[in-house]
Amino acid sequence: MKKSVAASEKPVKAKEFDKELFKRSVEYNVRTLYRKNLEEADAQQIFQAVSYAIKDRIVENWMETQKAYEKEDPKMVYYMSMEFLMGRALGNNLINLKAYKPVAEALEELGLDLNLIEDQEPDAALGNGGLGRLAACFLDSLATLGYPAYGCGIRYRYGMFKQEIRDGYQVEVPDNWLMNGNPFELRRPEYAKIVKFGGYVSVHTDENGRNVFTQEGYQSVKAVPFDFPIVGYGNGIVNTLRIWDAEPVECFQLDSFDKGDYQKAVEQENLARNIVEVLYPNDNHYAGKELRLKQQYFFISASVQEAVEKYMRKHDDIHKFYEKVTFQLNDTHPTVAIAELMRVLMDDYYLTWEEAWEITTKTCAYTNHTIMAEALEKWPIELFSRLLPRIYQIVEEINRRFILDIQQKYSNVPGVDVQEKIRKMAIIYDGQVKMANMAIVSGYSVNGVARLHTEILEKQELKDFYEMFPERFNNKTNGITQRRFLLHANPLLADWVTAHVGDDWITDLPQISRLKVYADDKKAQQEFMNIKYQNKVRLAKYILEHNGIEVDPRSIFDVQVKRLHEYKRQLLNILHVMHLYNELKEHPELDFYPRTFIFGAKAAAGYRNAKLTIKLINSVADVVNNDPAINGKIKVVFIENYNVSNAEIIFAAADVSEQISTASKEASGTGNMKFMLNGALTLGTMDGANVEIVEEVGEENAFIFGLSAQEVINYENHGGYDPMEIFNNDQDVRKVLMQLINGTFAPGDPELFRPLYNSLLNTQCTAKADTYFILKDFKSYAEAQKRVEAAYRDEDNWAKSAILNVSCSGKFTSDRTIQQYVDEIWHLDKVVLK
Ligand code: C3B
Repeated sequence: MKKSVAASEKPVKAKEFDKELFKRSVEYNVRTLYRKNLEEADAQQIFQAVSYAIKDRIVENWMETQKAYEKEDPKMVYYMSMEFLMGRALGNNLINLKAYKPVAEALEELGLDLNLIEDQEPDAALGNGGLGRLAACFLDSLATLGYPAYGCGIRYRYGMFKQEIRDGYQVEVPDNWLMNGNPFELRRPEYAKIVKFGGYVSVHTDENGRNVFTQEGYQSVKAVPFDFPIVGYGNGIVNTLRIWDAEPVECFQLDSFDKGDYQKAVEQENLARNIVEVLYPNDNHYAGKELRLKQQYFFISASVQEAVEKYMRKHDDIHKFYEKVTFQLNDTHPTVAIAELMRVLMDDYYLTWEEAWEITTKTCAYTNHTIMAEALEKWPIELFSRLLPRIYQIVEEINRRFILDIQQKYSNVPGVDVQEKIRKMAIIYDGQVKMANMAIVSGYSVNGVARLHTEILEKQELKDFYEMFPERFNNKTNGITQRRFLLHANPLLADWVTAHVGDDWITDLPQISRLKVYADDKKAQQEFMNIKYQNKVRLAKYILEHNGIEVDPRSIFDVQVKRLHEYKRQLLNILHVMHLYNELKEHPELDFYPRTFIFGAKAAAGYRNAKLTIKLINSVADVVNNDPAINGKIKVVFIENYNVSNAEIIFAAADVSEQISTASKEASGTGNMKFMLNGALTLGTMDGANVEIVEEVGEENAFIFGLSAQEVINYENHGGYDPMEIFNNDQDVRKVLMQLINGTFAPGDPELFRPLYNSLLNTQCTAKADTYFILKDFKSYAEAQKRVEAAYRDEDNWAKSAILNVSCSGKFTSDRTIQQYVDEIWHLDKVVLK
């Protein structure tokens, strides 16, 4: 221990990048890894060799950082998340090491192209969408700001599926991202943990008269961590993303044979094999599968055990655990951490319930990411108690005590129906364990992810909880890392910004507001539009290579990329494209500014309407793109396999950012921020963080339409919306809807899109129709689109608005979000390396 303190006192040298040394190490790596020289190695081998050379540099900083943490013993945040959508590591690591340009040059001297090498790396797609990518941005900001942090998650063997489009349909292909090995990760078997499932709990009284609970007859799995370095920007800090792999405890334990329990040994082996096999590909929707609950408990139990053990290695009083550790629960998925921490404190450290509860409630904080009812996790008691018998006991006790609190607080309050309160707030009710309720009751903070979202939580969705615990509620508007989404994704614009206002924006994004003075400058406007054009050429090339579609970079690039979900309303977008197509066909003389509608979206594998919407987009594309009558004025492109790496190319090339969710449904959105940072104008509803984006940039530099969140909520609560009325009165709407069922876009199968038609019109009066108010917002959307077109014709003014979008994006850095989490929730201290 002394030794490590002394070592961390050595100042970290601001190492100059040594090109020759780097080149030699790449050559050396190719030789030792593959017994080849550079000329013989293939692209993947070179990627590996380069990555190992970079990892060598990272490891030094990593050790220094961990030594400094060891010495200074700062409070740590454990960001617990089922998802980390990291994307590629090599380019980002080079950016954050400030070594991107010198490495590119060194490689060029070896006859190698860094861009092509980067393309060899598979995305680490351990996440679905917004929630997982937010976690990745947060890790980047934590390291850059110098805050001690661990990401805790699962090392899925298969991440988010690869999407192929065949005959216009989405086909899911397994993502074998570890196939060639992962050069940046480090296996840490010395930190392995045992996680127990099933069996039963026996109780006996020990010599001190205390009840001792023991789980027996269980199956167990060994959790083995893999560590990923998270490199801070230019500060020498390297934090850790720790993701857990599962292994059988011991293959076919001898004592199992002795007891004749061969079956159990086989089961343990299978459990280990299955548990981390694959990420559930649902976004904003929970599937309620047993294996998913196993995944949750698996990584949580391992992470909580490790956090407690790590703390106890340096401290002797477990009662002060929360002074050094805080757990941020990324949505309800890791909520079982609450009961697991209680279990460890009571069963392993012999604390009383009250002692354990005080520590737990001061340690755990919860982020809510959605109000979509189908995303709120509820587990059947039968499943939960069978899989996690001891944990279930603890949840029951938390619930019992909480219900007593409700009764105590409200029994004598006139006009309050206590049973109703219990019905809404109990953790266990109606045969189910409600994870959000547990997270709110058992933690010290509950936050939403944009101002509007937090307001809706407080006033609507979580109203009763807000009334009971107002001090726990707070807002943390999401953010994104400008290092990946501008500096790496859009080098042309990044250099241009730096040339005008210096490079402080890289770690202090609000500095980018100094660009405002150039918004009216004709030269700056031209330069900006020229950069946008070049980025559009880059995307056009990607589209030609990947989709075989030719698009005109002079057309307006109108982009909607995000997960496919009915509330995100890709259907509204494509229906409007159909409408424009109709207009052009009817009025060929129409003065129409050419537009390229770009979509990218994965649909959950079992989500019928979402998958059908993908087919519709592709079918419309087939017809529109090949109709000579419209002279190429509209192009529709569906980009296959939208992911973090192609997103970087897409954001940089966008003119229009489609953020058209039904108001109140998109908790925040983060793609909206990436577009803004890259100078696209928002076409959106007043939903999620759009509200704050418009507040920053001004409504005149965006295109806002549609129902407000309050209007949507009013319709939902009181009725009064009939889509049929719109269908009957609006001929444009009627026409596109009829085209869904008359074979215009599915000549061989006119019935193909009937489920989408039915979802909009309640023809059978059975199900609710147009739940997401697509028809209601159609007209106002079409008008907003007209405003987009008119605005784009005035190129100078468009450039001005685009530059203003870039310069007003300062608020939306995840550095700001993390600083707010630190100041208002976590209370961490910065660690500065000398
Ligand atoms: C998403 C929300 O849908 C987005 O509005 C939000 O910006 C991000 O989280 C990040 O906060 N979300 C998600 O991707 N998956 C969920 N299960 C719930 C919310």
